[in-house]
This record gives sequence, structure tokens and C-alpha cells, in this order.
Amino acid sequence: MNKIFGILILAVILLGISACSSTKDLSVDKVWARPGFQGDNSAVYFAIRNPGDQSDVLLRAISDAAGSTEIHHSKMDSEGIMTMEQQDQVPIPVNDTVEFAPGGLHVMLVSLSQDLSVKDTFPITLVFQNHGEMSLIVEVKQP
Ligand SMILES: [Cu+2]
Repeated sequence: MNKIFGILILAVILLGISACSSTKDLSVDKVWARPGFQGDNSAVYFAIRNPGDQSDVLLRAISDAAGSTEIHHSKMDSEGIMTMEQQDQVPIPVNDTVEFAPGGLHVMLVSLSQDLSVKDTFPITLVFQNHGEMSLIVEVKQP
């Protein structure tokens, strides 16, 4: 009898945890991109907030605005030259915000399929390991 009671308590606790995490879901804001001409490259920036209790991983980004998309990390090398390193994935730790910003992480739009002018908007989809796909609207802004 005690055992059943214990399982019931556990079930209630687990339900509570899952209900809680659904209200503290992953979110992405401050989404913007650099202007660029068709055939050139551009970059998309945003902030990923993870207020939940489950870590996640950004796996890739998909956009029709470019021939291909890559996740890059800009770094200064030992000679003071900015280089971009492609990232296979980006960890999104629990209770943390991961900023994609100029000089650091960004989604590279390789070979734009259209001109991107200031105030234009276009869709992008971020693919996370746990959260799955998240569709966002990107606004083109002057950096
Ligand atoms: Cu890049």
C-alpha cells in the first residue's frame, strides 16, 4: 500500500516538473541580419534564452534567403586577423543565454538568393536537438 502511495507521489512530482518546464521554454529574440546583395554573404544574429531545466543544442539553421547556411564563430587569431570557424553545433546550457552577435557566433548566409535591404524581413528556422524546429522572422538592420 505504501509503495503505491509512493509511486502516486512520484507521478505527481513528475507531472509538476513537466508542467513547469513547458512554461520555461527555450526562446529566441533580438533576431536581425546584415544587409547584403544577392550572391553575397550575410549573417544572422539573435539571443537564445534557456530558462528551463534541460540543456539543448543548436544543430543547424535553415533559410531560403541563401544558397546555404552555416553556423560560424568569429575569432581573432594570434596575428590579429579575424577568422571564422564553422561550428557543428552550439550547446545551450540550462539557465543561460547564448548570444549570437557581431564578432562572435552568427549564422552565415552563404550566397544570398535575394537582396537584403534594411527593414526587409525573411524567415529562418533553427533546429534544436531537444526543442526541435523553431521558426523565426529576421529583420534586416544596419549593424
Ligand atoms: Cu561567418
